[in-house]
Amino acid sequence: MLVHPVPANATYDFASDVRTGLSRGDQKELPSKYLYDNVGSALFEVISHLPEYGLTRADERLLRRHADDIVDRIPGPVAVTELGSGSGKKTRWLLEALCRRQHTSYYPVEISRSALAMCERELRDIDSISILGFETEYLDGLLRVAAYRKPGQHLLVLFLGSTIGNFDRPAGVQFLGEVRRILDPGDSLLLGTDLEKSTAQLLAAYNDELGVTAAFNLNLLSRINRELEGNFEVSQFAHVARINQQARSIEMHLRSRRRQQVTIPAAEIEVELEENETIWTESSHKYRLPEIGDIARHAGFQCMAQWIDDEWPFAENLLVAQ
Ligand code: AVI
Repeated sequence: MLVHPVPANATYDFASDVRTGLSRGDQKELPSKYLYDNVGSALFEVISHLPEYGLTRADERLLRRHADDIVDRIPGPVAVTELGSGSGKKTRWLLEALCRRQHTSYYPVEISRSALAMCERELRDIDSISILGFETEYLDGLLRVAAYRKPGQHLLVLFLGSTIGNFDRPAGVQFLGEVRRILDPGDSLLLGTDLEKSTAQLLAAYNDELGVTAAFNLNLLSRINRELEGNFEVSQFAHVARINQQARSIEMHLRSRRRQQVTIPAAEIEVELEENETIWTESSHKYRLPEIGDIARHAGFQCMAQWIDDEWPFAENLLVAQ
């Protein structure tokens, strides 16, 4: 697989986002996209196998069971791009179904180099596939993929795993609108969305008994130490999963176990944390089925079909650009 490299200013963006997020006087925060360096991506892969976290398996089950039905609804010829491919494992079923119909170009877009490499290893044995990875952010990758479009070729965008849930609701609609603007009418978007479930189920999923999600969250501090010369004492922070009823989301925070001061030279910042003060690192929004059609319409799509898992409330939604 050929890989288009990450833009040269990636470290600078990380430093400046860390400076902005940790300088806030009210709620300190760090963008969740930085959870996924090589260590974070590997930990997320482990999370997807945990008994408490059914989201990835539901996504995979739906794609495996309904791959032919999904592919039948997509006009050809079509090229496929996936925003945040991860290991690519769950995408195999769709790609195999498509490759039985036509030779398929698959363009995974990922900010994690190791996840892209894993994705290529996972999928390269499929007959009639060519893979070209883009190591960059979603919209930049999608723009580059759109430039590869051949005359008459449709585009199928995969945005699986409920990554949309990691945007707050207005930002999610805005993001889908930006995706729509890059697409042509008739192009498709397969959107995975985690549905509402009980508080107990959510708290267990985001605070598993083995502590893998805690390690995934705390790794963000270690990453700042590794890449920005920070001096976080990781053991002085605790992982917290917290329900936000109003936002219909579950949040991850890092709680400072004591009053402390942290220096991050490459971000040119000194941070003071009070005892029990938290750094907000992720929100994971949950959806009601009917609201997905509304979100789609606001972003310029029509929701043509939905597939719902029978074990873990999760939906695959096929949206068509209007
Ligand atoms: C990638 N994303 C959809 C996951 C989620 O469930 O929000 C990330 C995650 N965070 C904690 N566990 C998994």
